[in-house]
Amino acid sequence: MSKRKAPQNENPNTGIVDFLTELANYEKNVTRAMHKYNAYRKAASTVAKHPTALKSGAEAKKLDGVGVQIAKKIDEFLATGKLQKLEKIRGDDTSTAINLLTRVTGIGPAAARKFVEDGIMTIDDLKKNEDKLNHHQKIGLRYFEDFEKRIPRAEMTQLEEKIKSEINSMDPEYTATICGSYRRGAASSGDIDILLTHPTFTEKDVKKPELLKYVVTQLEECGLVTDQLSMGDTKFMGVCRLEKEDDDEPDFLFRRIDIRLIPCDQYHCGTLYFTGSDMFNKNMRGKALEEGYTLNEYCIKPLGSTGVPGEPLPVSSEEDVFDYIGMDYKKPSERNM
Ligand code: 8DG
Ligand code: CA
Ligand code: CA
Repeated sequence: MSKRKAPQNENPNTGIVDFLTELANYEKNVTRAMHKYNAYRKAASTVAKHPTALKSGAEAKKLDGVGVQIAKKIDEFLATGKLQKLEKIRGDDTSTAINLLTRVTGIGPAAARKFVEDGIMTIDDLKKNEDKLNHHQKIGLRYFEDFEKRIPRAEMTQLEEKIKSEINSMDPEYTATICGSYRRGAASSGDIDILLTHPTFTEKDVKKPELLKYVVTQLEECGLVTDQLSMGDTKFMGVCRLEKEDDDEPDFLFRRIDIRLIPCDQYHCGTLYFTGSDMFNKNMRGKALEEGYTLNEYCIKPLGSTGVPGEPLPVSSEEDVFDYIGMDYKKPSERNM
């Protein structure tokens, strides 16, 4: 999951969306109250979709996911232009430091708190304490500035071409899809989310880690992948960078790349899940449950009358999943919620 915020699109309620997002991040990183994190994010996502400027908390409360507490905060924000709670959080050194450190890939809320308890409060402090960082965190720190920058779509397209042609030159039987915000048509992306499959790898087969390792090795040999953060049987996390075409051009930035190897019979549920958005997935899973199905990144299963999931249903396209749960098909570009 990329650590950057979604790009801010034109929106009459940007101020509200921003403070809700800031509160969400605080609950995730500092208090670790995930239900509050989800509540703020849900509210932020509905407010972001609202076409007109909200005039009161009462008006906002009519929207899905906005309750009494959030409505009160919206009233306070509309009346004063700020929020007491946020002012306090921003003034608190521990919270500020934890929020900052979690922006480094490999540093989660628990690790961040531990660093802060040891007096490590800033990026500079991390640099002075490299010995306390694991491999992933060291790389995250090395490329901190680059990883904070979003990847323009034009560069994503170049990355896609390069990656697909390298994979195809090894074995044309591989299928690779760049999912995430790129597949949804976003103007910029936080990272590169690749899903990979091969016809010789199905759910019933034993894992075939070499299928992933071959690809990573090839991408390293062609100079695209520069660092590994972690390498598992089915998931690679790393760093990549495009080569500039001539010496007068500035270097490309280092980018975060994830590659997941998925059995071919689970590929469509995989692309559906990893295309997101996150909020779209949540809604779709909710709709699936209402219709008596359980849906995850691997498969869709019917829930019997007892609520016990049955065998996975056959899926030969993303459309199939929408069909099972009686939802109109949404193209990736229509899944931006
Ligand atoms: P971005 O990188 O441009 O900021 O946005 P993104 O591509 O939509 O987000 P991402 O964080 O890279 O995650 C990629 C997709 O993975 C996301 O669109 C939907 C799916 N996903 C969830 N929940 C989670 C989660 O908790 N972790 C991860 N890694 N992916 C998730 O729906
Ligand atoms: Ca990602
Ligand atoms: Ca992404």
